[in-house]
Amino acid sequence: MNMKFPFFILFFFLTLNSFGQKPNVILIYADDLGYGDLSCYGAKAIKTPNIDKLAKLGMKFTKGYSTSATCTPSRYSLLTGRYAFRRNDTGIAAGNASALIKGGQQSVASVFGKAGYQSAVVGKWHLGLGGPEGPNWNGKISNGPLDIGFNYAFLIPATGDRVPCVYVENDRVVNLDPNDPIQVNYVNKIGQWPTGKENPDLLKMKHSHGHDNTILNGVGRIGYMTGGTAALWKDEDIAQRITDKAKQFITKNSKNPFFLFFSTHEIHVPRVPHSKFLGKSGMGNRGDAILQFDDSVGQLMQVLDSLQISSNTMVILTSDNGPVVDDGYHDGSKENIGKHKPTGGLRGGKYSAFEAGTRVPFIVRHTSIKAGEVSNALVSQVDFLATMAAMTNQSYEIASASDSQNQLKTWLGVDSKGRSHIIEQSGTLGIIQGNWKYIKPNKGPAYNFQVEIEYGNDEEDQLYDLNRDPFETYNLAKSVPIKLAELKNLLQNELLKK
Ligand code: NG6
Ligand code: CA
Repeated sequence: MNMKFPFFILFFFLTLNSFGQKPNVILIYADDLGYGDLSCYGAKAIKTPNIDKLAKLGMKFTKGYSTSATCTPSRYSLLTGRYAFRRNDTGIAAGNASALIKGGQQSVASVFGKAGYQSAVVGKWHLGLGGPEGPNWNGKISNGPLDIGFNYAFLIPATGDRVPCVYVENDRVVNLDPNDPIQVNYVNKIGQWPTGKENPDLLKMKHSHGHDNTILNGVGRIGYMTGGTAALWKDEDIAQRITDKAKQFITKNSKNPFFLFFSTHEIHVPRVPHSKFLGKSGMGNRGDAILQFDDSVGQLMQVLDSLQISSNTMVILTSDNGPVVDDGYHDGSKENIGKHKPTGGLRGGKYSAFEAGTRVPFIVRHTSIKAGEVSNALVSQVDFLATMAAMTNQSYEIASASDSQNQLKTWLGVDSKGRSHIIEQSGTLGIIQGNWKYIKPNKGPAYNFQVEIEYGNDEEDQLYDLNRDPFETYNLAKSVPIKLAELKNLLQNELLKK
């Protein structure tokens, strides 16, 4: 019997029934959450009941990937549908970087906009803001989310550890006193505020590496700032602040289709959890931040339930890159990790070319998905744009989103095929096709961060059979030359694409 036929029919009815009404979409994007950090992905030392419930009601992918082992390039690919490595300027963006996605460029939000959705981004941005001169913190900030299709934005402009430590709502810094303008400098100290380097006695959390510039809220940051005192955030309150903003957006738009990019700060450094969660995991601040994240997810799901829109809301949960335990602060996470394995046992971590760099939790919940499904299909965040375009019946400009594939059937569990191959960006590039993975040679250290993570860099070709050797311990480059040549070629062809 031809199995394709019934699947096709099923898919037809699923889309007809479930998407008769345009489904809302919430993309929950965690920061630095590892493959093994959730109880639904096997963690034993920590419980994430709200996220587990998403997995229980939807589809859990075992081979879901961010496009990069760091934040900025992953977010760029997610929103544009194009691999960030195709341009040369998508490393970790500085806190005063200009916008990587310029105003007027296509993004997933502009695609949703064409379909009549209201779109919001709430939380971490880290894609730069403003024109070539960077963001104007004291006025109207150009080239932000509102200029690429979002209708509402409430942002942590870069990361929690980068200045300026202020929120941006739509295109302005929140609560800025014009008589106390913000000044930012990423090279030299500016103003009189103490720094971690000069006044370590003033720190409530010590840095282990970097993070010794301006001290704000007792935490040393990357970069120097002064001014904007009334606008400074309090790290302890960030999670609830952005969760509240997300809840308000959902409530306001409960009667029309919406897309919410909930880009949480959890569990990135500095991890300064609210007292409600502090010490609750027994695993240090990192574990507490995971609990805080799970709580935010629970709150969002509760709002959907109370507005009775859960069944018409697709929820996707994933992470921008893999895990790191000490990412530059002494926050008790290393000492208290116990038996917990943030990578779920995969090799590497954040920044790494090995699997833990980019293989991340990836959950899709929608009423059309059979509850509790698990898929081993290869899926990537770069497909978000084309997949959402397909779901909302929109055409889009293919040239600027050329890496994005419509994987709706896979994401909904109608098809188990997934992508034929994916590319992973780190200090180098890797490519996975089926069970084979190739890592391109790269000289020298990929990054200079003193993290206890193997970057996966090597001057020689690396080839791994992820089925037989999921932990990437046996380099088969020399023993399976045919596969090596095949994957090298495949990557080379991808690199030649415009
Ligand atoms: C690094 C920071 C790290 C983190 C990372 C970006 C140091 C020593 N390390 O420069 O703490 O902020 O950048 O992380 O400063 S990401 O998830 O946003 O890519
Ligand atoms: Ca990250």
